[in-house]
Amino acid sequence: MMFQRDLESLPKDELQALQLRRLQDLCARIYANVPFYQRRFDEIGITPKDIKSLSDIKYLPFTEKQDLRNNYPYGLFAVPKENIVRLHASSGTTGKATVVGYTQRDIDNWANCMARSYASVGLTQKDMLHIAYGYGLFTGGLGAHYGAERLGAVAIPMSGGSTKRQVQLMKDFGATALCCTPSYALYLYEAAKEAGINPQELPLRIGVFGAEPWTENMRHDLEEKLGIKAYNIYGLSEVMGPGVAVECMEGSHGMMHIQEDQFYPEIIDPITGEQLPDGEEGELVLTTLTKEGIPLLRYRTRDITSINNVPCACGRTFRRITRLKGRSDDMLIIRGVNVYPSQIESIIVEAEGTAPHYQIVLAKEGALDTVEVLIEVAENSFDDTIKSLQKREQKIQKTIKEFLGVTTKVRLVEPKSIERTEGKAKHVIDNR
Ligand code: DLL
Repeated sequence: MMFQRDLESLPKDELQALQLRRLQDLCARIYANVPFYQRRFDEIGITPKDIKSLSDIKYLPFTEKQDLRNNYPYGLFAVPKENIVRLHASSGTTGKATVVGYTQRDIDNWANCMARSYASVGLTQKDMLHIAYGYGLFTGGLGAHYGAERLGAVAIPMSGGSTKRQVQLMKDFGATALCCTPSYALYLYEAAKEAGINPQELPLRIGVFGAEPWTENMRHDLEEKLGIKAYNIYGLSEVMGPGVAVECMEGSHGMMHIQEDQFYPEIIDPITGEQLPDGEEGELVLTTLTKEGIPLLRYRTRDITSINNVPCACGRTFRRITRLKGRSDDMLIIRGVNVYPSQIESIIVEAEGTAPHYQIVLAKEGALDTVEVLIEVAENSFDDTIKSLQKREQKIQKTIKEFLGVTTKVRLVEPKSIERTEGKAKHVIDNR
């Protein structure tokens, strides 16, 4: 089912014509209303009128997170404040938060993108969505919420926290879908088991998980434990929030259709900034084609993926991005080898007798980087002898070395000893 079939299945030439019109309009708007962009255009000697085709976008300047910070809080807004109806902000683990503002039309478009996302994974107005993304400045909760209402489904605004109560209400209310981070879904599963509730016996049938990188193995694990189909959803607050891209029911391996009528995607080489062709892996760059509050031109997401342009059996003509490995700034360089935490996760989730809770601890011994991988033992295999635990540690160590080329020290730790999170999991602790 498509929520906005006319748009979601636009023939390619019509889609491109729409994108070009919107790109030209965007450039005219930001040139006229955002001094930051006017300066950028002037510096490179381009005016909005010079944009004659979509491929001209490669001549336009990028926007980076730092630009939002430098213009904190409202410097990049393109409309007067009286036209803004909502603010959100990203938490900003490093440096200042970034603030984004929405006009009523932006909120409307966002609700549509989220409603499309739900329809894309098979949800309808008959569904009840237990929304456990955080409500607040984080875009997850309210984004998921407005989309559910737009679809005509029931939104249950749980937000994060009170995990025990959440499972009870999930059961009492009969939620059919769960929206939260994949790591929180795992936590909810544990809490349910502790409360004597078997998640597989609940009416829950679909999970809409995102906001952090997760793997195919984690998907299988969650599907099995919760008795659901688990789908991947992507988004970022700077560009909108959740619903920028989402899987469909035909899809495989976490590939997600980008809402291309709203966001123009490019993949670039993160070092040179050159555009890369579809199929090649690089950094995702997004241009907001319709956004009014804080429109962004060629926003560098730092997320690493590739664009797949193979037509999809679901009928959507929007291209897909492949499952995100992580952010370029999350990439660990361990003794010269590049590794993403999600690659380590993939191996951990496959390993026998472990729970998918882990932490990667980096330290320095002299000039050398050391990596310790802490992994929880599954409850049912905690009684094993020390010897057998050591054997399993070595086995995982060997697999990591074999597949990723890095030497690690794997340590199996007690069940529940790694901290649980309600939002995005913190998998890496860098003490270097
Ligand atoms: O995480 C928006 C969101 C909420 C998306 C709920 C999906 C569901 P931010 O807090 O601004 O916004 O963080 C955005 O999270 O640049 C990615 O690095 C990461 N991310 C989001 N979704 C995925 C995903 C929200 N499905 C940043 N897979 C992005 C991998 C993801 N990483």
